[in-house]
Amino acid sequence: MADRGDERGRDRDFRVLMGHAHGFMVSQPVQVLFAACDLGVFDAAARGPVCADVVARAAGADPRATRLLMDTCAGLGLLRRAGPGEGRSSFANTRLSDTFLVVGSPLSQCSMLRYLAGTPYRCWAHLADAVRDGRDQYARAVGVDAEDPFAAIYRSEADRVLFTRALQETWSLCGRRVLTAFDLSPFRVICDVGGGSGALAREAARLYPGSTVTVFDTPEVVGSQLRPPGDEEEAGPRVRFIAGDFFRAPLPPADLYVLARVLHDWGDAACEALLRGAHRAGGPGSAVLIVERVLEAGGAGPPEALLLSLNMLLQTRGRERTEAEYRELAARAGFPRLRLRRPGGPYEAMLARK
Ligand code: SAM
Ligand code: ASE
Repeated sequence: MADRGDERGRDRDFRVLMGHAHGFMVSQPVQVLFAACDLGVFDAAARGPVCADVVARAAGADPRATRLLMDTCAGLGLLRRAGPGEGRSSFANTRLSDTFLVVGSPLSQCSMLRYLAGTPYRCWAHLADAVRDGRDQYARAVGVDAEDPFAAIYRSEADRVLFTRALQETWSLCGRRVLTAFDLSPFRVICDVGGGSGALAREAARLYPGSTVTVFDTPEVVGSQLRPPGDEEEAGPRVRFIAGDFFRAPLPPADLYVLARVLHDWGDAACEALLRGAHRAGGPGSAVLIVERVLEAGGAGPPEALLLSLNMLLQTRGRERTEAEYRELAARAGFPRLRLRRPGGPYEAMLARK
C-alpha cells in the first residue's frame, strides 16, 4: 500500500515538474499564431473551408507539418474542423480568426502578432538578465546597444514599419473608446505626441469634426508611407504631421496634447520633461490626455499589466504606472487636476487640465 502511495505521489511530482519544464510550450501560442498567419492559413480559410494540403501547396510548405499546425490551431480555438474526420478534413476560421487574423480585415492584428513574435519575444528570453541589469535587453537579444530604445526598435526600415503598423492596429478596436471617455469637442487643436502612423489622430478627427489634429513623431516615422491611400481626402487637411524630437524641439501649440502609450516608454524625469513641454506649448485651459494601461493601487496587479510592465523593462526605459503615479507626474509638470475614466478594453484615459 505504502508503495502505491509513493508511486502516486511520485507521479504527481513528475507531472508538476514536467509541467514546469514544458511550460515554455504553453507560452508558444504566439509562435503558433504567427506561423499560421505567416503561412496564410487564416487568409486561405477566409475564402471558405480549406484542407491542409491546399494551404501547404499555396505556401510551399510541408503538408504533414501544415496539418499539424492547423490541428494545433483548432485546439487553440483559432480554426474549427469543417469537414469529415481523419485524412483530408478541412478547417474554417472561427469568429476570432475571421475578425483579427485575416490580413487586410478592418480589425486585423496580424502586424502586432508578427511584431510580438519577433523582437519582444527575443527580449523575453533574457528576463533574468533584465532584472539583474535593470534595463532593456536589446544588446543580448538583437545586438544593438543604444541609449535610446527606439534606436533598437527602429534598427531597420522594416522593423520601424512593422512596429508602427503593429501599434496602429490597436486603435481600430480601442481608438473610439479612449477618445470618447471624455468629451474632447471643446479642444479645437489637438496634438498627438508620439502619435506614430496617425491612426488615433485620424479617429480623433472623425469623432471631433470641429477639431484639427497634428501628429508629432520622429522624422523617420513621419516620413514613412504608412498612411492608407486616399487618407488625405478622407481626413482632409485636419490631420497633419510634424517631424521632430519631442525631447528637444518645442511641441506645436495646441489645446489638447494626447500621450498614448508614450509615457510608459520613459522614466519619471523624461515623462516630466514631456509633460512640461506640453504645458509650455499649450495655451490657457489646455490639457493632456494620457492613454495607458493603468496598474491598480499599490501596483499589485492586474497580472497582464504587470507582464506588460516587465515588457517595458525589457524594451524601454519605462514601466506601467498606477493612477496615483500618473497624477503625481502630471501635477509636477503643472497639470494639477487629473481625472481617470475606464472606457472598457485594455486602455484607460486620463485627462488633466492646466
Ligand atoms: N501613440 C502611438 C500609439 O499608442 O499607438 C505610438 C506609441 S509608441 C509606443 C511611441 C512613439 O513615440 C513612437 O511612434 C515613436 O516613434 C515615438 N517617439 C519615440 N521617441 C521619440 C522622440 N524622441 N521624438 C518624437 N517621437 C518619439
Ligand atoms: C511600447 C509598446 C510595446 C514599446 C515597446 C513595445 C508593445 C510591445 N513592445 O510602447 C506593445 C505592448 N502591448 C500592448 C497591448 O500595448
